[in-house]
Amino acid sequence: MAIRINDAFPYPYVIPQAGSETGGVALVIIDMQKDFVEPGGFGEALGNEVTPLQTIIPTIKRLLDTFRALGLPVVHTREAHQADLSDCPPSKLKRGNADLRIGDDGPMGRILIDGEPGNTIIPELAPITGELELTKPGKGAFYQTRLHDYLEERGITHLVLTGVTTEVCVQTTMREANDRGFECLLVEDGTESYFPAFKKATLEMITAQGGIVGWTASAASVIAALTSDEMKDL
Ligand code: TIU
Repeated sequence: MAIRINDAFPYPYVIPQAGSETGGVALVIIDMQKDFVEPGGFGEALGNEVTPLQTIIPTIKRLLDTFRALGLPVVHTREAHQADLSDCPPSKLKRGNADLRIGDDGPMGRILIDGEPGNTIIPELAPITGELELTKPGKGAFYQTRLHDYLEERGITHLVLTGVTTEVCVQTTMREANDRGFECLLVEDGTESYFPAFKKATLEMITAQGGIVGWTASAASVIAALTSDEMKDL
């Protein structure tokens, strides 16, 4: 039986039963890697104060625990480049005026390079067996990854999005997903930005015009809906 998040914004978000004609739902956790949420990584190299991003960790963990308990799919992404930087366009490498750039040696290893200590997902949210951990060279999680195929193969049509940063990798991913036909909900307290005003603006622009890109809701609303009696049949 489908269930509804009645207090989603701008109107109720309906999550279909897994395996039904309209598919199922997955949790997508964007770039909760040390590079962005701990000092010494890419986020700090760009001039940001990173600790505000840590406030969402317990909230995402509650969502993660709920999806795991229900046996629902979870996708983790990391913004990462290959060691030889062959997947990093020169425009991305050169952008800005940071002292530490992508590929440079930083306090947590080479900045934004796959396999380096700073590029790992924070331990609180570390993937477990059966969950997809994707590296992505861009801001969006669909660009040069197998995410679309992975979701299609599993009949997933609805995405619950979390992670960092709201207006960069999360919003880009949500827009990519929306264009590919996925019904997307961004968890209000499961995403964060270095710029509070940008987070607020992102939530507003996504849901404006009747949900032009999708929905938002609190983690508590998502968890309550997922653990309602109807979903126990999943
Ligand atoms: N700088 C910034 O806000 N974000 C990124 O560079 N990547 C992600 O959002 N993951």
